Formats: sequence, structure tokens, C-alpha cells
Amino acid sequence: MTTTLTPSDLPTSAVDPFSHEVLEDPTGFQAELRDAGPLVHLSRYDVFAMGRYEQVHAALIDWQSFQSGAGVGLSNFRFEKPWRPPSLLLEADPPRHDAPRAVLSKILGPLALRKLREHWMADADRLVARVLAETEFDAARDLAAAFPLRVFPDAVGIPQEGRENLLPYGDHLFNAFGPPNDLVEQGNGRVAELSGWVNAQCARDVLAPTGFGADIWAAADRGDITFEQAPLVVRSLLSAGVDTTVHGLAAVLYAFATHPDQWQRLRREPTLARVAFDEAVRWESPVQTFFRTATTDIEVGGKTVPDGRKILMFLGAANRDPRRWENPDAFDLSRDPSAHVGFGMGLHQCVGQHIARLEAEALLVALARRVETIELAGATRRHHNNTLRAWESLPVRVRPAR
Ligand code: OVM
Repeated sequence: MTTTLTPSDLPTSAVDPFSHEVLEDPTGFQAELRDAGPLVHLSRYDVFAMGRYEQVHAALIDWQSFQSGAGVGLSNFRFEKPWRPPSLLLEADPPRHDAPRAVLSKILGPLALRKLREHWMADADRLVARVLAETEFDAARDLAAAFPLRVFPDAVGIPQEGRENLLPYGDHLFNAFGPPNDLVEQGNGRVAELSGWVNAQCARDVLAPTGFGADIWAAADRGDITFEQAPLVVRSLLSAGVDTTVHGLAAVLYAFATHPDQWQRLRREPTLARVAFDEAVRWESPVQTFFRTATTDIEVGGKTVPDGRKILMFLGAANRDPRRWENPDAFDLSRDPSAHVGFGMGLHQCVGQHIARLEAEALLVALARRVETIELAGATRRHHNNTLRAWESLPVRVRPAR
């Protein structure tokens, strides 16, 4: 990237961060973005960008200056009609954001998840045992995608039929936060069908009598949210709860398949499973980017973001910023990754992170028990998405433990 200075003295990059070249491997662009300065202008989309940990973190916790209510994608809801009714959580600011958030925080909190723990640990063990009938398999498809689809839709309480729509819906949703490029075009053909199915699953009479979905409707009965809000809160679960965990799990499996010493460490100390997952979320950042919108003229690193303009926060770049992290490109179970911004930070920080960690722990503990070595067994293939850092295929070879 050659960065030039605009008249206002702001470093500018002409690189398209949503191009296939950058999506295939964003690390080079991320380094150039960080080195260009604390605030950079992206001329391709005429938006502002931040790649350093300090500024990304500061923006994430300053919801008054950096709003979400105008959308967290490139599209500015002040001027453009959103492609679906905005999320009451992701695409809202206080005070409207707060009641749905409080309801969901409780439903997805550590206390509520204790009921699921035993069942998910046992289910992960069964899945791993079955997959290990072969010593070579696709870890992205057979573990990372398979496990969330076994446990999460049941936990929400949606019917069996149509579950194959969950991943394609999420894939399109996360593409739609980016520019209207070929990835979005490809998804547009099925958007009505997929949205229709997802929205239909949010109705009270479609959901099981117990589960996260039923819990959300019960919150409406109590008056904690309205009956109009309930289906949209269920929609958030179905939107944000599948692809994210699938690609987070793929990230940690890829990390271990390429770091045999770290795998042996996890086998000796399976209590590191949660740290390993957070380190993988830091290292790969399954959710790479989100936008905010300036609510006023905001100073960032001595330069100004004008009122109403979009700012792209590179969570993945911040999570590998050498100004914040020692040896940031290393996947290392010895570090404390807990300050990463892969789940965001502040008011909007991932409300499902305890679910994600429980899924990861269940899968990793089962694997650590049953697998002595895991290595790549062929060419890996990325899945390109405007927001997600994702895997299409991770062929692995394992030696089962005796
Ligand atoms: C939502 C939603 C959708 C996508 C992502 C997300 C990462 C939330 O509909 O609330 O958070």
C-alpha cells in the first residue's frame, strides 16, 4: 500500500479491504494500515479506518461518539434503507439498545449456561468419537461446522426443518456489512427465501416450549421487552450465533493443526481450552471488521472524523497490533489474550461469548482426550466473506490416542 497525504494531512489508502486478494490474507494490508497512522482515509469507499489497538479499543467503548444505530456496515442508515429491519442489539444505541441487551445477557449468561454444559460436553465427545472413525477428515466441515449445528439450534428451540438455511443466511448477513460487491450479489438471489425462513422461526408458536427462544418470549410476558421486540431478539440469535462460532472453532482447529507444541500443551492441560479459544479469536479474529458512525466531529490521533461519516474498525488488525501485543502473530497459550477485541468491547461486546466459549471448550476437551496428534493433510481453502475470516476446508490427519 502506498499511502499518500490528503490536503487535510490524513494518510490515504486506495486498497480495497473487501477485495478477494485482501480477504484471502488480510495480514499484509493490516500491517500497512496500522503503520500508516492512527486514522486512515480509505479512498475506495471514502470512509475512515482504524487499525491500531489503542484507537479501535477507544472507539469501541465510546458509544456516544461512535454510534451503531446508523448501521455497523458500510451502508449509512441516515441516508440508505437497511436491507432488513435493523437489529435491536447490534444496530441500536442506548437507550433503545438496553432492554433487549439486558434480557439477552441474562438468557445467555454463565449461570443459564450451566444447564447446558454437561449435555454439550457429552455431545461433543460423541461427535469426536464418530469423526475419529477416519484418521483423515475435514476439520472445518466435520467438526467446526458440525458441532454448533448439533447444539445451538436445539438450544434456541427451532424446528429441524430448514436448518441448512442458517449458515447461508449468516454468510449473506455478514457479507452485507461490506460494500455491494460480487459476494453480496451472489447472495442476493436467495435473500428473500432465507430471510423468510429465519423470520418465520422467530414466532412464538414455532419455537419449542423451552430454550433461548422461549426465554425471550417469556421476557416479553414479564414486560422486560415488548411483544414486537421479541421476534427480532430471536432473530439476533439466529443471525449471530452460528457462522461466528463455526469460524471461531475453525480458527482454533487450524491453530492447533499448525502448532503441534501448543496441541501437546493443551493435551497436558485441558483446562487451557478456554484460553486457547480466546487466543484463536485474537489470532484469527473471525469477525474482522465493523463500522461505526461519527455522531459529531471526533478527534482521533490528532485528526478529525467529520460528523455523520463511517469509520471502519479493523478488529483483526488491532488484535495483531505489535504496539499492544508481544509477538502478535504467534498463537501462544502462554499469553493472556483476554483484552482482545475479537468479541468487540464495551456496550456491544458479544452477548453470546459464553456460548461460544462453552462450545469451544466442549469440542477441544473431547479432542484433547481422544487425539494424540493433529496436522494438516492437504491444501487448506479459505471462505471469502466481507466480514468473516473463514475456512471452507481444513483437511487434517490425526493419530487417535490409545
Ligand atoms: C444481530 C447480529 C447480526 C450479526 C452479527 C451480530 C456480531 C449481531 O442480528 O443482532 O453480532
